Amino acid sequence: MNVFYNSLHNQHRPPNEIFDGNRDPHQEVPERVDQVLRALEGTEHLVSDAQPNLRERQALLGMLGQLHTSEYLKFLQTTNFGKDYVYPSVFPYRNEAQSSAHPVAQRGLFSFDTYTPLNNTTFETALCSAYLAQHAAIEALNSNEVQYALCRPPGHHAEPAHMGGYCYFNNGGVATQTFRNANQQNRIAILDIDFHHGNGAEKIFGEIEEVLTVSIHADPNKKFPFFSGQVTNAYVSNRNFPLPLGTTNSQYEQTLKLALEAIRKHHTTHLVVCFGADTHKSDPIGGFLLTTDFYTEVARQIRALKIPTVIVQEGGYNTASLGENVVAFLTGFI
Ligand code: Q9C
Ligand code: ZN
Repeated sequence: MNVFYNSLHNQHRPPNEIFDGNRDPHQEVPERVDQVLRALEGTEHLVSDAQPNLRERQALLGMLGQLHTSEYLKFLQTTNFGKDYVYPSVFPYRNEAQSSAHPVAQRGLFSFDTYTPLNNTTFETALCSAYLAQHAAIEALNSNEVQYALCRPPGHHAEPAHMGGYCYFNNGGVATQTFRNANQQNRIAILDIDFHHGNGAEKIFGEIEEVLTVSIHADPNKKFPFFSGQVTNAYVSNRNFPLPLGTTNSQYEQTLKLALEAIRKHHTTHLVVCFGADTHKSDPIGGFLLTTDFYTEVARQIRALKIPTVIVQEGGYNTASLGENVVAFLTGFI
């Protein structure tokens, strides 16, 4: 399988996330990608460092404009955040229409948490991460073979006008939009199997019939992002499958079957899998009990759909097991 990564990812290294008043070490570290690359070394997968050329960069910026608001993109692209990471600390209340140009206000306006800081490398590294998803989708269209975008920073929490959950641009959305733009008849499903709810794609595509967003994730009463991911919501083209903490392989598999059934019923022609290994039993911020071998089985069941597929890397924070978990997952596709 083709694996696309970007060597610039390691410029993105926020030292901390602010949680409950504490300055905790940031979980989304460069070592994550390094460990995946190392684990891939012993495999047949074809790893390449994919950088956008000028034309591709322009195309990508245009596509991000289809997923995110121009205000949000302009904020990320043109603000001078400086070398040290800055954090949002005050969020809109009562009335977003009465805004302020003050940097402190702007940070809060475009964020929904204090886990997702900004500095002068953020725009570029997030852009390069999104490029991997676009490139992988183009390869999938050309070859009809499954492709893997080793994205970092991740993307599935990023909403049209908000960063959050370590995410800035919605990478899975970029892959989806690439499939859509290739042919208006394409019917896409996004299957989000990160531990956390895929709020970004739900918000971006929830009203678009031909794009089905499906997410299997931890009960939002107990886990981030809290304010979305319930079974019942107002979206027309969306299925949410919240699961309790302590979910095992066999419990997860039952839900996966329902999710795949929904994807079949949608008459899906193209699939985007947002894969997070934070469902693993060893994950420091997760809470499911999935095992490494089980990821191969999950992948096999997804592959049985037999449709062109892009895998986009999301979470997974145990750096010691992330590499083998990714390799186990990719193994199920070949
Ligand atoms: N101190 C992704 O998996 N929660 N984002 C932090 C722990 C935020 C996860 C609380 C989790 C964000 C892409
Ligand atoms: Zn996650």
